[in-house]
Amino acid sequence: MTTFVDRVVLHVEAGKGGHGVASVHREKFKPLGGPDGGNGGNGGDVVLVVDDQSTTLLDYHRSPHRRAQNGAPGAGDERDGARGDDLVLAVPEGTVVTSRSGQVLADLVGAGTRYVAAEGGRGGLGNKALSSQRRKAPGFALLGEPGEARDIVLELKSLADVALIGFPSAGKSSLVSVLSAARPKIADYPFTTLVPNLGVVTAGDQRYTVADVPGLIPGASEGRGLGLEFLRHVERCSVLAHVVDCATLEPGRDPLTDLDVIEEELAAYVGDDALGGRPLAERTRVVVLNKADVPEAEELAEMVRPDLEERGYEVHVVSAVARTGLKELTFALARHVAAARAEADAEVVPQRVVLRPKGVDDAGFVVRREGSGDDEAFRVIGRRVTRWVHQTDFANDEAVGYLADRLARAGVEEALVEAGAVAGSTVLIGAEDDAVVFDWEPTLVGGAELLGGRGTDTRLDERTRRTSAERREEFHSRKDAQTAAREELAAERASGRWTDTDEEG
Ligand SMILES: Nc1nc2c(ncn2[C@@H]2O[C@H](COP(=O)(O)OP(=O)(O)OP(=O)(O)O)[C@@H](O)[C@H]2O)c(=O)[nH]1
Ligand SMILES: [Mg+2]
Repeated sequence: MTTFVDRVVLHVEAGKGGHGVASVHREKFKPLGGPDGGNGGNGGDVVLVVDDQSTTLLDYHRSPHRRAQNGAPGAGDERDGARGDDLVLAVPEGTVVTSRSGQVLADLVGAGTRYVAAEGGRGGLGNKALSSQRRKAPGFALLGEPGEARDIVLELKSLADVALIGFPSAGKSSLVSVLSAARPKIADYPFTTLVPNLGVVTAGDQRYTVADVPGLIPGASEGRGLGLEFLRHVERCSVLAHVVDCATLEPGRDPLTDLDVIEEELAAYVGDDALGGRPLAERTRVVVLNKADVPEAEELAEMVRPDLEERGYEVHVVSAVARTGLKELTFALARHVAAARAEADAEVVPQRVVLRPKGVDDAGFVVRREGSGDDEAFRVIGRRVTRWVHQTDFANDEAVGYLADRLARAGVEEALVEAGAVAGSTVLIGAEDDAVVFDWEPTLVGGAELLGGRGTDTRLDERTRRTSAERREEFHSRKDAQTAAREELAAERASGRWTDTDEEG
């Protein structure tokens, strides 16, 4: 009972993209060879795949850090780097993936179902791919992007039709062993079962699955004992069978009290809405009074039967050891399962695999003004612009210029001006933990916005005070430069000379 392995926090890291390379073609008698640097390979993804051979999350409990392979860098002579291998992690049927904040990311049902838990970084373009009419021989290449890294929570939620629930040692595993071909561990100490045992039951021409949920004790819904770990398994089961020990000699225990305790725990358990389950307390329930081979137990069972029936429960008196009452039980459960399945089919079938919600707009970005006075900064947040920054080799001026071009074309400069940034403002690109800081030097200045409306800050006034004639002149010359630059860009784009794949594609 030391380790419980059906819930584990997994740290996944996809492979880095390989760097692109800047290289110049060399050939005898051809001194002016063109750029021939190849692209870096993409990093491998970390992928979860449902494997029917896998039954527990034990492996991930033992080694919770998993990385996929990096992409290889490009090379001269137009050789692209190899793609990094994906890391494929087998998980059992019924694994639910959530973020650390509890949001359901994927509900993995059905052998072969895949979920990309971390996406590999893209390889950087080499200077061959970056060359264009205007940039005939780029002296730079793009860096590979880092792979996605994140923590995910894996939880195993059983996929049985019927859950056998009850106190420890009530005989749940014994019942699974006599109702199906499964051979779970059975013992006379509590908490023998730590992970549910699934068994397939045949009743006439109907088949369904039963699972013995680990023993419940009072307070389980608040996490007592193994608590929530148990109830989690019940979440997907449509029929709950209370297994009640009629032979226990423990003080304070009797069938009616035991049943009340378990019912309270079911009612207190808050399930995961995203799995489309109904509250546990609303599911079909039957009562199985077990150990009727013990004479006093059978007497007790017959004594409480009328009470239970009055409360509306269907009651079965059985013995897992003597194998009595089992046939009636299997057929009764089959009936309830069929009814629950028919009801579920009538409802809208919930989509099983929840796809990771994409960013609102992958290509877009927002500019946020942060702090004030000397701490004032403008933060640009967006997936695409952050990617560009990651791809930039800041030691290479040409690469930095290329980044500036891309940002300008995406409208980042205009947005900064609109947000109130001026030359020399601190601009951050990226989220808190990996932002790159710039002293902003506008290339295409939105002159009108820059010149109007400001001037409340006196320090700024000192720096930028000019006569209105000067301002007007500057405004117009900037405006002209801006228009000219825009036209040039538009012409280039129209002639298809930009080779940026993520731009137009
Ligand atoms: N006499 C009698 N003993 C039974 C019967 N069913 C189970 N037992 C005994 O009760 C004890 C507990 O049985 P298990 O099947 O392991 O009980 P469980 O509910 O799975 O218990 P946990 O896994 O600990 O929650 C074992 O010693 C069984 O042999 C029965 O019908 N009659
Ligand atoms: Mg058991």
